[in-house]
Amino acid sequence: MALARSGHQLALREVLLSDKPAQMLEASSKGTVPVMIFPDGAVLDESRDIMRWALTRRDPDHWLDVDQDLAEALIDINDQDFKECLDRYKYAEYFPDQSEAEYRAQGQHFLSQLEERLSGQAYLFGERPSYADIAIGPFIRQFAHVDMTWFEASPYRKLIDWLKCFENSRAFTSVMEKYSVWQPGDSATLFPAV
Ligand SMILES: N[C@@H](CCC(=O)N[C@@H](CS)C(=O)NCC(=O)O)C(=O)O
Repeated sequence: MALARSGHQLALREVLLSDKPAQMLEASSKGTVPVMIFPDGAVLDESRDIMRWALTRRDPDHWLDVDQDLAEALIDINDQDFKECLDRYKYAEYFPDQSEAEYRAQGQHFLSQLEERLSGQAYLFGERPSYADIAIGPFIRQFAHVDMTWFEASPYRKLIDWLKCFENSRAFTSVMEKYSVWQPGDSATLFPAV
């Protein structure tokens, strides 16, 4: 979303995580996506670094205009503790130590924290979206979609509205196109397409 909104266009290589291409692992041995490779060979392999790289160059919606220390602290909780609960909740059958409901309960600490932030404002850091909303939105979306009936009946009324707004935003829908998996020798797939 940050790359698309900042007007950067790149050659996109869709990968299967179950079959990571050697070129990806050569660029970044940690084996996670996204990986951004620059023409000079420099690499960014953390999505937050890619967002910041793009938005510090062009930020038409002022997504970086927030207290960056607070935004970074909230994204840290998302990327670490909440992501861990999310993975266990999503794939509870592979983590039999606890039940799906227990993993969900652990994730709810973060949902409550976000709900509290949203009690007096439309977005996490004010009345306009910031890069924290963009960084955290996809994870709340995944959490909600594990059991949408549960999420929609949950007490997180502001978060439910915030997520709907995120999912319906042009910035989000415009980058949700599906791409076929890249093979060496394929011609470049431009992202965004226009
Ligand atoms: N903190 C990293 C996390 C990246 C990450 O874990 N990505 C997942 C996919 S969303 C992945 O590549 N997992 C590797 C795997 O499943 O093999 C970032 O934001 O770039």
